[in-house]
Amino acid sequence: MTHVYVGLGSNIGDRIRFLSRALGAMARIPNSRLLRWSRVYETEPVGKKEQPLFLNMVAELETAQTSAGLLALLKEIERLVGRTTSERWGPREIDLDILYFGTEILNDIDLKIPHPEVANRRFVLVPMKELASDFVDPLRQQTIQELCRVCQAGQQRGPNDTYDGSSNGVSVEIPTEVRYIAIEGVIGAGKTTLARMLSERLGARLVLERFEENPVLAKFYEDPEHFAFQTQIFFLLSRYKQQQELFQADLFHS
Ligand code: PH2
Ligand code: MG
Ligand code: MG
Repeated sequence: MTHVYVGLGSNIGDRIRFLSRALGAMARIPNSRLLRWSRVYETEPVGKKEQPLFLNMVAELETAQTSAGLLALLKEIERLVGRTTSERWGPREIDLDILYFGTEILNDIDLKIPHPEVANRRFVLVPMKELASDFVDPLRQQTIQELCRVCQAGQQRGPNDTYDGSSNGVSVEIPTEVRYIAIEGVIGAGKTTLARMLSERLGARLVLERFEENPVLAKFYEDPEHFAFQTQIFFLLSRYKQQQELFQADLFHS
């Protein structure tokens, strides 16, 4: 089995969806295992400047495929996931590049390993550093951390350099198909805290119960047994109303 790092990029359409579908497909590559993946970073286009911002990330897998075999499979995944463009350095729905294939060094016309641009691209080095900061580039004999320190090109987008699904905020780790997570639990269990952490981590929209508006809540704390039913009915109706409004505003957008 060979340890492989693959760079993912997308800058057209539903970028997060293209990344997530590509990851899902990579998890099903025969004789391979998808091990880990980095957070998603929103990055300035490098090379050809006049194109939309990219989302970039790096995935780590182990595989019994050859590098040429893996390249063919990744091309096939690009096609399946929905790549329609091919202009060099141009915008693309999904781009999957082999960055490293174990310690292999290859200089074929259609496949060069390590990826020839790795050391010049922060949008590759930064996410890769998350996964393998001590990995030694077999060509340059430097660790990812060292390459990252030296490389200034392709700066990420600002201090909060990861993507939160709506603006330029925090981080995402992509679940492959999840669109909606409901969190239930008794009062004081930590639902709100958990929901906040998940929403930050996944770049998901946070929808909290409007508990501060419940006029029966104070009474409930004084006499829970007597006011439990009214409290819950109020919550139920309030949530119904809240979700009606959200549906009008496209609840599932992110
Ligand atoms: N890919 C390119 C060219 N430029 N810029 C960013 N930020 N991210 C990319 O993935 C990227 C790029 C060609 O593959
Ligand atoms: Mg590329
Ligand atoms: Mg490519």
